[in-house]
Amino acid sequence: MQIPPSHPRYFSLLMRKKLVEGFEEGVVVLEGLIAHGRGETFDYILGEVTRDFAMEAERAGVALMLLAKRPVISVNGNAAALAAEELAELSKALNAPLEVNLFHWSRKRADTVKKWLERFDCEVLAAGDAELEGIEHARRIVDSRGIYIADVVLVALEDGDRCEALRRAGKKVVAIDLNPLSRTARMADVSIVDNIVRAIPNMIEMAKNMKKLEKEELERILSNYDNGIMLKRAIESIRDYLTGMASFHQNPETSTP
Ligand code: PTJ
Repeated sequence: MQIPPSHPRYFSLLMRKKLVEGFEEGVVVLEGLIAHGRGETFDYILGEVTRDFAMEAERAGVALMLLAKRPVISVNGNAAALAAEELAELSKALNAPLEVNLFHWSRKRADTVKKWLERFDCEVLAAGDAELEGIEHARRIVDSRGIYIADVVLVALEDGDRCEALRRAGKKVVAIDLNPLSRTARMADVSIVDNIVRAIPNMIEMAKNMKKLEKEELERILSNYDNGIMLKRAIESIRDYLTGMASFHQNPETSTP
């Protein structure tokens, strides 16, 4: 079905379409469609825009990736379906390989996601020849040239267990997750409470500009960043948005949504 750009929910419907196409290609799992529903809900109550706290987190995340010795961008099925081309561009801008890392892992599916990403001319790791300790599900399966030896990992739509395992393995984690209450958001060093489809393009632009900065300047950006405060601001932003909507419904003539 062709979605008309004039539809008021055009971008939301487009995301759903991309996920369904990803599902049909074997990139996305059924569980991924459910996970997207949770993300949509949080995006809705954030106003479906990138808030100032998310921009600050994106900037800190880019600084951390640029300062890293071995940065890696971890990609699951949903991320690949929603933002393959953009992830490839970010990989080049940050000089960090993409690595396929799946919760619902199979050799066949990992290869399918790898091929899906490689259409955009980027380096994709997916050997699955090493394991992270302290984690029982399939996300422990990593590439010995990538996440296994990485010092900083960018993850999106992640589960809290893996984030915790990455931290325990001494890695820094930058997480993109629309849910500021999730374990991932609480465990990460930098939590970006934004939709992946907005966060990645923002981070590409930032990476291109920030590459020119001195190491000290990148370190300064990071030292001014406080993840706990960022999550507090995200939750307060949802509260304020909902309060504004409630006032609007109570009195549509005198307030704006
Ligand atoms: O492809 P696989 O096999 O690795 O499986 C991927 C899923 C997404 C099924 C798996 O990682 C999973 O079950 O994730 P969770 O635990 O449901 O967490 C997903 C998180 O991502 C939730 O907190 C959602 O709010 C959030 N989320 C969903 N869509 C988006 C999002 N965050 C940012 N942008 C989105 N578009």
